Amino acid sequence: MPSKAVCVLQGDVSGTVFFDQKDEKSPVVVSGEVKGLTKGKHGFHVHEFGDNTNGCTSAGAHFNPHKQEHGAPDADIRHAGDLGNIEAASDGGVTKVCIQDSQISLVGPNSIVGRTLVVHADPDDLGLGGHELSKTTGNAGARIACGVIGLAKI
Ligand SMILES: [Cu+2]
Ligand SMILES: [Zn+2]
Repeated sequence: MPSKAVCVLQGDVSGTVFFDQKDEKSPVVVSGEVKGLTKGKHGFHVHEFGDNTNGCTSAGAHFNPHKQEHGAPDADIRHAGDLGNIEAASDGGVTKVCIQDSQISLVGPNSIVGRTLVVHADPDDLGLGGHELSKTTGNAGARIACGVIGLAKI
């Protein structure tokens, strides 16, 4: 049973991101675009709560159902919500999002539906930066845009 979800990102930058999953054992394909980023890498995560009552802050920490440390998308030790970085080629343009991930799902205990997608001001150091925040947030700085991930029409 295929599933589809979508997130409209709002804040200092804007974007639309789609999530597609062929069936519950398949990776989730994350695609879309973000407009207005500054040149360079920006942390890109699913945070725990679909709560934006106090802006992106209310989304809580990274989605972490397995109580792991923060890490790279391709690392064994990571939060389920750790999707790494998206990278803008120049200031203010359109950045394409093109990610496949096997730790997030659109169904079951690792489902990201009803949670928040967040784009950060700074690069995610993937847990390797040696900063006190590296193992929790990747030291990715402010939350410059976010949106709740919701079910979409298939
Ligand atoms: Cu984040
Ligand atoms: Zn994380």
